[in-house]
Amino acid sequence: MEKVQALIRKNAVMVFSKSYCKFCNKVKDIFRTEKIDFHSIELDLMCPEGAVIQDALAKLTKQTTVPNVFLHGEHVGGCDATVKLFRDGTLAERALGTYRKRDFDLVVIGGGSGGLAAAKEAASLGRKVAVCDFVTPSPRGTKWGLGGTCVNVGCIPKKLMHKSALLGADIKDSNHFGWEKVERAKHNWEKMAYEVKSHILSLNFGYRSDLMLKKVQYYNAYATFLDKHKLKLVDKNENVIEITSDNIIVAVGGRPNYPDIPGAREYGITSDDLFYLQNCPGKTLIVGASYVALECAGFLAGFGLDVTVMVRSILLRGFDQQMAYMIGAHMESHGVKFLKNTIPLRITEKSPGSPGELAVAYKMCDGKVKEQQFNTVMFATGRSPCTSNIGLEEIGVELNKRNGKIAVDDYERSSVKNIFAIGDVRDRTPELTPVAIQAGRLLAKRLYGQHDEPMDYKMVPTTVFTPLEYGCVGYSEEDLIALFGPEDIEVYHTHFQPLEFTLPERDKNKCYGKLICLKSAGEKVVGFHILGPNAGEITQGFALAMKLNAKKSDFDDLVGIHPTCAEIFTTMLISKASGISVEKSSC
Ligand code: FAD
Ligand code: NA7
Repeated sequence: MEKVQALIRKNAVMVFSKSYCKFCNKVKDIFRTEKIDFHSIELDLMCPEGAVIQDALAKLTKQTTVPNVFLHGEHVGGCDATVKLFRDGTLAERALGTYRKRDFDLVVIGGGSGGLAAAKEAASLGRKVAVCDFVTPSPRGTKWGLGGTCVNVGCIPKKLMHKSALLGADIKDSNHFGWEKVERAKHNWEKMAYEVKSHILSLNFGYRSDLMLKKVQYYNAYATFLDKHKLKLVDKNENVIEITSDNIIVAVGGRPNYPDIPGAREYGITSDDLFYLQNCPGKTLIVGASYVALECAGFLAGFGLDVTVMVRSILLRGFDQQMAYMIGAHMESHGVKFLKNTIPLRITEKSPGSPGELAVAYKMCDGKVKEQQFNTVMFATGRSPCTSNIGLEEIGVELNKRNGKIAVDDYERSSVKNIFAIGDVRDRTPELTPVAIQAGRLLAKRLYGQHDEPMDYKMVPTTVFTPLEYGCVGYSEEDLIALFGPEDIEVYHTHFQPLEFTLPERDKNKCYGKLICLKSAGEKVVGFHILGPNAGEITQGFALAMKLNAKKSDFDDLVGIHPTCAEIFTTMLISKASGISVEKSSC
């Protein structure tokens, strides 16, 4: 007993071990990778003294097994207990004897999709957790409640407005299904905006009560780093407090960019404002051609508004370009105007109002400058992460200089060990709500639960909610050709007309699906693309098949559900290479 006590006293990190024990080796490996000096003795190699030492340890700690770990004289426990300290980031400090109890085990900055998921998961694993969330009003003064981008100014209002536009199209079609007097139907922006806002408010309330229920401390305050464990929180009344935490997750998302042209901030709006406009935006110009731009253009046109999209280069950069072209062509055929290869130069106010009159000067690719009048100008010109003024670089957190996002390893850990990043601020991450949620949950489980695996960012399905929805998983055709060469790629494809489009004779040869297969991998399906109604619902299911490495033959073996759009993927026989037309001439 005396020898045991002397060893514990003399060595800051003392491991009683057995040479053949894999748990002992795991613990010693952790100390080595963390560059923590430790002293260990192998009880099995100390015959007969080892057994006596183990008895003494059992008396001292009530633990009969090895490894038996002590840090600065304090008994930690075995492998699981040591791994727990390693995971939650306090092992090194405890080994050095510098650990002091902090206010929280975990503080999450950002109460959006990722932040809330991580906070709730960590709290359910028994940890003391806080969330700080603060919405800086848009230049127009729009602000909103807890829940982040998705709930307040992203997926939720966007999908509800998309649905509102789809209903308009259905109302027009309904005459062909026997409904009468439908031509009298008229869209009321104010009513829709009120309903959408009310729903969002109920979600904000739900998030707040959920945090209370899960005993997560909520600070409605803006957080900045004072050091790697300490944050300054400032609320809307400028009250300041400081809190400390062992670990900190940065999940602050991003905000829309404005182009650097006169009048942009004074007179323009972004998606942050669009969903909260109390009056119909009227004749609208949308600058930008990625999915936020096209989705908003789609639903505004669906309400019968005069909509123009100003495209600097291509539609939907990063998405399959054949599909992007088809989306544009469909929108154009439904009245959306496109100003291609054009950039805005300045916005001036012609007359104030809600909406007022704005003049937009723009430059076309031939260098000609023109001017047009609009009631509303909306910028969908990308988003920037909210990482620039919260003290990250000052405490050593590395950012990707090109985009301002936080550089992390596969386990979401930044260059500062106790600081993590998830969601839209994490570099090399699809900017999608379910991605942020999954990453947040898994990170909390890795820190405080029994989970070891990193988040899998591959084969993430997504949908662009344009009037004809576009769903995809995996690679675009051009990316695959660039990666594997055209000879290794087989593309199966078809146009289709949903049954519900036949009576109104709508959109023949506008819906389309394709499967892109890798020949050298037995026609494994590596790209799935669909343009048609409910593409999101269809894509979600097939994404599972793709994740499980489905081959074209598996799609062929699958029995379809008739009559649906999804069934086309079970009977897709024509390859692009064959050159056979896939246009439908009859139903
Ligand atoms: P966010 O949800 O942005 O949350 C970050 C929170 O942190 C915000 O509340 C912010 O105010 C707060 N914050 C920032 N800085 C601080 C600070 N210093 N202190 C305290 N709080 C701070 N994704 C989909 O999956 N499907 C869709 O259909 C879809 N549609 C979209 C439509 C639009 C118009 C937009 C803009 C986005 C859309 N997205 C969609 C993307 C999705 O909304 C985001 O990927 C997701 O919300 C990111 O979550 P997050 O947790 O990273 O950050
Ligand atoms: P994206 O996907 O970054 O696309 C930005 C679009 O805006 C793209 O079409 C750009 O054209 C265009 N753009 C950017 N700057 C300008 C200027 N100055 N003038 C004209 N056009 C410009 O942004 P989104 O807003 O659609 O979406 C961002 C994220 O939010 C997205 O990932 C979702 O998760 C939610 P380019 O192709 O560069 O020529």
